[in-house]
Amino acid sequence: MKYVLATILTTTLVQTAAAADLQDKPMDRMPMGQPMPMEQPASVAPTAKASGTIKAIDAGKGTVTLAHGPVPSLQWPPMTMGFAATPEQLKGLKVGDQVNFEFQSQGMTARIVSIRKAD
Ligand SMILES: [Cu+2]
Repeated sequence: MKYVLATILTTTLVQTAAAADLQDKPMDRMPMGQPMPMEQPASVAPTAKASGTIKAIDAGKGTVTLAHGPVPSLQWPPMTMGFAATPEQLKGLKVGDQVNFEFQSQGMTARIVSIRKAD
């Protein structure tokens, strides 16, 4: 009789442990078929807006150097840096112009999406 009780007790303990295990597991699992909330395709660079002053233009290299203000969306402080730009985007712009611009930043490369003189 003692043996049977021990077996029942052991079985109950194992079942309780298994039930507890099942209850815990769903919390750890990622939902199936749902993308992670923070995930972004690596090929899509975020577009950010900023304003600044043109410090240099190199149409041959396709760059414009801008002293820009802070870019909160990228957590960038104000700085002077070069941006890739097309000749069309640089047309009509000169050193000293105040500009508003949009750009894409991917790693160390920042590329002008649009740029125009500030009003
Ligand atoms: Cu910068």
